[in-house]
Order: sequence, then structure tokens, then C-alpha cells
Amino acid sequence: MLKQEIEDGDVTLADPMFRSDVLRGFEVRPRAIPARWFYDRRGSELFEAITELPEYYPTRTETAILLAACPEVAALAGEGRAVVEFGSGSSTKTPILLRSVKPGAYVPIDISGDFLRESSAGLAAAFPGLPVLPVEADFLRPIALPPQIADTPKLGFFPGSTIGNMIPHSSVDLLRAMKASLGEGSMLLIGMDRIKDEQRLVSAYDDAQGVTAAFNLNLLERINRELGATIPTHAFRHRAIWNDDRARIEMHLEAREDIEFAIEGRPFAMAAGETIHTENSHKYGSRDGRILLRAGGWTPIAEWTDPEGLFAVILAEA
Ligand code: AVI
Repeated sequence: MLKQEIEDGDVTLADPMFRSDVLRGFEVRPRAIPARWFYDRRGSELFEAITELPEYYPTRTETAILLAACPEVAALAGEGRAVVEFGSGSSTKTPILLRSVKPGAYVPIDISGDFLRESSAGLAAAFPGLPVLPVEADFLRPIALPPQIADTPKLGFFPGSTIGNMIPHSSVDLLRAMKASLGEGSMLLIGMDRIKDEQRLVSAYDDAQGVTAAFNLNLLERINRELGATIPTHAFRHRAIWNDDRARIEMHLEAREDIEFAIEGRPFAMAAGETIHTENSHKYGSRDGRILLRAGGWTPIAEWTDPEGLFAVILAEA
């Protein structure tokens, strides 16, 4: 039986997908749990804190690129497109785009109804008169968009280098699904983090204040909270490593000592030094992003980067 989670006075059952991903994640070798499970309320708050860390350059760098590039995006895309954002609208980046492109509608898509309602309400208040049409869905698959925008050309928006959290095979599938959702004549504005020196990359994912460590360890706390597990979280440490062969930062949780614990009464053991792989964050060389887009069925038409070449924003057409 699933353990009941009590939060803010609400009683909710643990997500069955979370449960099966966690149990499987501890059974397989190497152990691995999908990064999407980081984002409970606490995890989302910690991620927000990460975006403000001095070491975490992607958010502020992409924001600066968008501020400079959006007037050009508007000139290339033309007015009146429906802006379709994949993932709940970020408080700072989305308004930059919406102010420039003068959209006919804004369609945020997110699997979490809570984030969707919060971001939609905020954007609707900031842009009076703009139709905001939220869609609660998993954007990894093609989505039926609201009928009100059936005849409106679309501009997809996928900032943050979130694509980097997918392995290449899945990221190509995602780009194809986006093209199927947005339709012919659509455009896509996407952020991709660049390959850079290893020390800079590693410190962005292993910051001095330990916020990223807390974000990673919160996954274990979430498993304890929601699945009634007995994982001794203090017996784990956060690891961020650059995997050069695969061009990605990997996050792992490493057991500091031999441990035994239970998840829903099922016994598990880990020896000191064994790890759980919790996230991949792929980085792209100067041409890689455009190759990836072409593999996913998109034709890149413009690309912007910051003076240091840390991050890129690419505009592509279907
Ligand atoms: C959401 N995603 C793009 C972040 C990244 O940089 O891969 C998640 C993250 N993980 C640790 N720090 C940030």
C-alpha cells in the first residue's frame, strides 16, 4: 500500500510513476532515478535558488541574451503568433519574449497543474488583453493545442537548456514531438548551454553554498516523505562530474558508508562509494545545437550567444 503524504493539510497519494521509477532505480545497475522527480515543492524552491547562485551562469546569461535578441526574434517571427511555452513559464524570461513579439495568445504547457495555474495567473495579470490558454499535458508527446489558436502561426519557446536534461535520443524525439504539436509554419526559440571549461561547469553544479547538494539530496528526502522510506540521507553526499565522452554534467548521490534501508518495507543496501545517478545536463559545442535541431526536424535560422560564448539561444523554423 502507498504511504499517504500529508502536506499543507492535504492528504495526497504518492504518484505511482514516482514509486515505480524509484523502486526500479534502486534495483537496476548502475542505480538511476529520472531527474524529473527533483521537482516537488521543496525541489522547485531549491531550483529557483540555484538560478540565483553566483556559480550558476545559465539563467542570468540566457536572460541577457534574450533581452538583446528578442527584438530580432520579433522581426523574424512577425507579430501575432501564439507563443507556446514548453514547461511552466519562468517569471523573468517569458515576459521578455512576450513584450517583444506581441503575441496573439500565450499557451503555457506543463504537466503540473499547480505551476501552470501560478504562472498563467501571473502572466495574465502582467499582460492584460493577452489570451492565456494553459494546457496541462506532458509535452514529451505531441499535444492537441487549444482550438482558439488552430489558425494562428505558433512560436514555441523552450528556454533554460532543459533539453540538456535528456539523452540525445530523447531530445530528438522531443524536438519532433514539438514540431508535431506546433505544426507546419511554426518556429521554435530554444536555449542550449554550451561546452566550456570543466571547472566552470562543475562549480555551476556543485556550488560553494551547497544549494545544488541540497537540491540533489532532497530527492532522497522526498522518497522518505512520500514512500515511507528509511533512507539515511546524512549518509549520502552530492557529486557533480563532467563526463567528457558524453558532453554532460552528471549528478550522483554517493553513499559515504555501508547502509541498509527500506522503501515500502522492501530492503535495500548500498556499499560505501556506490552511487545513484540522478541527473544528466548535456552541453553543446558551437555547432551541436544546430545539428540537434536538424535531427529533430527543425531548420535553424538565427543564433545568439553572450560575449563569452557560455550559452546559446537558437531560432528555428519547422
Ligand atoms: C532544469 N535544468 C536545465 C537544470 C540544469 O542546469 O540542468 C537543472 C539543474 N540541476 C542542477 N542544477 C540545475
